[in-house]
Amino acid sequence: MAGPIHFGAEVADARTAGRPIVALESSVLAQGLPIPANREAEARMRAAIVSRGAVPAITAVVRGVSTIGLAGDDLERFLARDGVTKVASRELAAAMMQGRDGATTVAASLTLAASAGLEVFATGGIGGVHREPAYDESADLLELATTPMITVCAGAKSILDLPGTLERLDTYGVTVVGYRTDEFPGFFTAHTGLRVLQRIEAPAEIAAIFRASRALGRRSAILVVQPPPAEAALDAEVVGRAVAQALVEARTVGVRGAAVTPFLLAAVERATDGRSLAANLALLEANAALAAEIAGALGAMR
Ligand code: PSU
Ligand code: MN
Repeated sequence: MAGPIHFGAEVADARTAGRPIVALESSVLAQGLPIPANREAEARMRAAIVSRGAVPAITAVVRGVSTIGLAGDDLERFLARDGVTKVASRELAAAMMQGRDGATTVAASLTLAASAGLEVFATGGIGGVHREPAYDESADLLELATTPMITVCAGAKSILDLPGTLERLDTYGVTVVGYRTDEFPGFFTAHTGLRVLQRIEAPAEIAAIFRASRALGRRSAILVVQPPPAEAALDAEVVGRAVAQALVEARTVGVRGAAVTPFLLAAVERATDGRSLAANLALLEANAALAAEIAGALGAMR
């Protein structure tokens, strides 16, 4: 182990060989998705990345060790959600000190991946500005503002205040580009009516934007958004109703803090009879695939 980060064997080999690597979060596996869909998500993301010549690198805190390349028995514990807590960037150091199993959010995953020099990360949807209370803003936003990483997602989760989230990304100087879309997608839905500044058609263009941003010394992320695959995307009206119902449930239960996002995702799944889950899996796979292509394009530029 060199430094505070442990690399899984596959990731260590990829680093030595200079192969493209795609970082992935673990909170979506241990908190965001139910069992057994979380296993399917991991397998589909992995296959999408490997089939494009890149190597997946799930970030996590494993029994107190910051890890890039969660695998084997450790991964099994996370998929079983066995004593695994949700860890955002602020909790990384404490989770290490306490020897905990911590599933890293987008924010914490960006921190770990960047400290190991990785440049491409894929997730489902980023956290953002919540609708209520509006002062509940995901640490993902600030971390995107300060971490030089190409981050591929399907926008921000439909449960959030999407215009507010997009405005905050603007304030923070995060470059948001639409991959083959003019719109900021709504995670389960392709259309939100919110426009992105820049539409991009090819992975190599994204790699070039990242290099240009880095050449300027900028440390903010390039947020690449693509809509969920058409066959899995949900109707905006259906999602709108489901989210409204989920918010009522959240208010009734009085859920707060880090529990809010997993709670709302589960409530939307119930309200859509599981169709949001199918959309979630499909978009995770598609985002992993695009991230692998971008990682390959970055490698080809070197
Ligand atoms: N998107 C999903 N499922 C998830 C998450 C996002 O489809 O589980 C997780 C990510 O790890 C993200 C986190 O970083 O939720 C945001 O949580 P919070 O709102 O507490 O910052
Ligand atoms: Mn929050």
